[in-house]
Amino acid sequence: MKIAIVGYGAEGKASYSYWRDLGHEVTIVDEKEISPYDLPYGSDMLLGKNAFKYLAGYDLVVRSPGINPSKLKTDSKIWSATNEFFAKCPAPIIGVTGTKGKGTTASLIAAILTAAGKTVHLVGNIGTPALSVLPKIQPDDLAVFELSSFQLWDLEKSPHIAVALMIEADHLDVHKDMKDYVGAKSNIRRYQTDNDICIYHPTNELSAQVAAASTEGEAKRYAVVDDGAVYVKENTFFVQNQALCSNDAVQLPGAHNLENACAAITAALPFLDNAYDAIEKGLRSFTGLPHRLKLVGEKSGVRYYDDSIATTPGSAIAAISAFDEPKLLILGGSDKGADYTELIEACKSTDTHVLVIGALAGKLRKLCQKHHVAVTDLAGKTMQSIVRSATELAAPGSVVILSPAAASFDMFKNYADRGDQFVEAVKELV
Ligand code: UMA
Repeated sequence: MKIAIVGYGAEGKASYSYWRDLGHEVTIVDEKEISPYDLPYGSDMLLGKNAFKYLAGYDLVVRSPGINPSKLKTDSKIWSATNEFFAKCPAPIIGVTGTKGKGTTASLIAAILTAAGKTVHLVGNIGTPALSVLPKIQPDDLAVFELSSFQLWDLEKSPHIAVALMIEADHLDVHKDMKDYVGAKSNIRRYQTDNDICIYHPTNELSAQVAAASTEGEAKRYAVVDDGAVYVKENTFFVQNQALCSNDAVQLPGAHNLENACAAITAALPFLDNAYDAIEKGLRSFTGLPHRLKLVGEKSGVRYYDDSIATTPGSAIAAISAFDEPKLLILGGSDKGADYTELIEACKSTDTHVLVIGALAGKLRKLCQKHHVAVTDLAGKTMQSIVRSATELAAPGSVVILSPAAASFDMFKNYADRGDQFVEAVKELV
């Protein structure tokens, strides 16, 4: 077959190798100019801003997730790595979507199933292109697929188990509107059949809309007793009247992570054959994804949490709500025009001391002063000295949280670099 791989990022590279290894004639297509040194030797390519004008005459045009399907005008069949995986994967697939928490929940599912002795392949938006592992997957294995709306957009098959976590507005710079975003997410459920299961959020209306995309198979809400899924009662995970394990097994802070764990256990249960001890073992083994409210060190009774992924006020509110301890919040970065009033009010009501950093420092300091929130201005300081200042201010028993609620580009390469520098600075203390 003649195949165009459109977008040569992480997925495009895996797609190229996958179809080339199957012996097909593959062309790399990307709107960016890519150095020949970064392309496979002797490969066919179509590069540059007009590249998408030449997509006629292929058997398959394989879309990368970040490319809006409406950008691809062709007489060829438009396909994706996600569609190929769903069509060919010999093992059952557990798909996880939602706006926040899908990487964590997919990881918890994989951890529980691994603890139960299964061979599990955790793929997708989490960072492992699904086609890079497809050739290794055996029928007795299990695949856990973190699915973004970009991967679900044109999906033609749904997973055996679909988990739809909380959904809120996101990616509206790429999706036309919320209808388009929720419509894409709904494909996780749309093609489910009688034997499939959908697990959805107990109260989130958009998650319920996803669940309503099909009437086939079972659809149940997690974290509530009513629907027969896993819920928490008296600090214990239960399914119906059966106690499964203590919720202390969850190593991640915050009530939202207990909900994620309910979803994860519900998704894993059909594969556990009553081996419930795997639940506790699996939950305990997962200590969090990098930069997502992750405990990165403790010194003199002060714990340090890296939540560098938090680039919006809402995610910083979730971070401070996760702790009862006295809190110091490292806040700021480059300005995306967000409204910080609600976050600063949350700092006031939780008595959180705010350390403001980066380009937003002055604006955030003034807002803190206006709301009578304790604030320290660390504009122009390096991450190392920011962490030192936090340490000086923190009494034993407090938590220091990097949850900046802003973009990182004023001081760092990206959010991962910001988090890595925080982790490095904390390590120097301990
Ligand atoms: N490109 C174009 N035209 C476009 C858009 C992109 O030519 O209109 C080209 C770019 O020049 C680049 C390539 O396409 O060379 C990039 O492709 P991509 O944006 O699809 O990214 P990949 O590197 O293939 O990574 C993708 C996911 N990225 C996105 O969805 C934006 C990764 O999720 C995922 O881990 C990876 O596939 C493996 O499946 C990242 C992400 O940011 C982590 N996801 C979003 C999120 O989590 O919020 C959805």
